[in-house]
Amino acid sequence: MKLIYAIVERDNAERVTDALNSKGYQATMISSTGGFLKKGNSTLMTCTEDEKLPEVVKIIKAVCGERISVDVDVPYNAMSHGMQPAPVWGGGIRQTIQVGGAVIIAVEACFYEKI
Ligand code: 2BA
Repeated sequence: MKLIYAIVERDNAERVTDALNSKGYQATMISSTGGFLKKGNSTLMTCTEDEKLPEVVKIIKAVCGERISVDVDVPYNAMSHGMQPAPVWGGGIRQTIQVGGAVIIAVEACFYEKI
């Protein structure tokens, strides 16, 4: 069994879980916050058989689409080692990052039972 975590944009969470449910997969939605942007996202959990992982990834991808580049202001330069701080007088350091799509992580589930 695989426990699949999918971190998705909050606006996509319901559509992803609907798509998973319609194909027979159960899912749990957890409200989460990205550690970098400190913005709300959703973490979906689905536990299913190993061989179903590719189909789950396909369903998530179909709903969430491609990643896109956006410019954001962050309080430090995350690209440089040692977290170079932004100037105190500024609103942060402008960086181009990739957002959208989904971040999918799968781990082995050693136990799954409904009692
Ligand atoms: P955040 O941590 O808020 O990150 C939002 C986006 O900022 C990331 O998008 C990435 O493009 C960029 N980013 C994050 N950390 C960065 C850094 N140190 N330097 C430069 N850019 C950085 P995604 O990669 O699509 O990630 C979306 C969300 O998925 C993340 O939100 C975080 O909540 C989660 N996530 C991503 N990778 C993860 C991982 N390896 N482990 C746990 N959670 C992860």
